[in-house]
Amino acid sequence: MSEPTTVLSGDRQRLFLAIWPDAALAARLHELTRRTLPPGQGRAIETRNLHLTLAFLGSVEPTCRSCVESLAGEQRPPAFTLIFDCLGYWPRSHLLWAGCSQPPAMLRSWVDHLRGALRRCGLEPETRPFKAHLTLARNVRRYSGIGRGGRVAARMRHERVDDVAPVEWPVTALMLVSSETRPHGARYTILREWPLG
Ligand code: 2AM
Repeated sequence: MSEPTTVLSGDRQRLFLAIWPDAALAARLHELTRRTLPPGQGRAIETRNLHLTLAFLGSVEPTCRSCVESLAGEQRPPAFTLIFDCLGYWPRSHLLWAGCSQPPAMLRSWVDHLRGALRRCGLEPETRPFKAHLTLARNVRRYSGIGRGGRVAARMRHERVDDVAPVEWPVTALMLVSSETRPHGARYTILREWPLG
């Protein structure tokens, strides 16, 4: 018997634009999660599902998908490297994530461009400033930090950030991805890929 999936009306799909680590990097990040999660805490994201969302479309009709596809790849930055050097925890959403203490400035402008593409297609993208985070685990109810020089962010009640040994991620493509919610977690399918310049 096949697993039940989230039912979307008509041909709607839940979509997002993301970057995806290669298998070796995803395995390193997964191993970092395994070493970091307190015993019995949280649900580590499966290695093959690790990714970083740049812009979230939500549930959209095929015409909207086509519109985003025609605009999203218009301005692509040259390939670049992200350096993940911190682990963060958001107590409200119970997320453990990996992040970059010094993301390149072009990442912000790229995300602004993608959000602009969404707007031109009639969507209402996130308006909060982009915060690059790669979710490592969900449902983490308790986390007291790890790593060297752990520090408590200014907004302590909302975030905790610890330094970790830097992990380099060469970013070479943008992906359009669909998400289906299944009983045992999300199932992601890469629908389209644009290589970076
Ligand atoms: P998360 O890891 O912080 O939950 C698929 O759900 C991807 O889209 C995940 O990377 C998720 O980020 C992100 N996402 C889900 N809902 C979102 C929303 N409303 N706004 C922005 N990103 C969202």
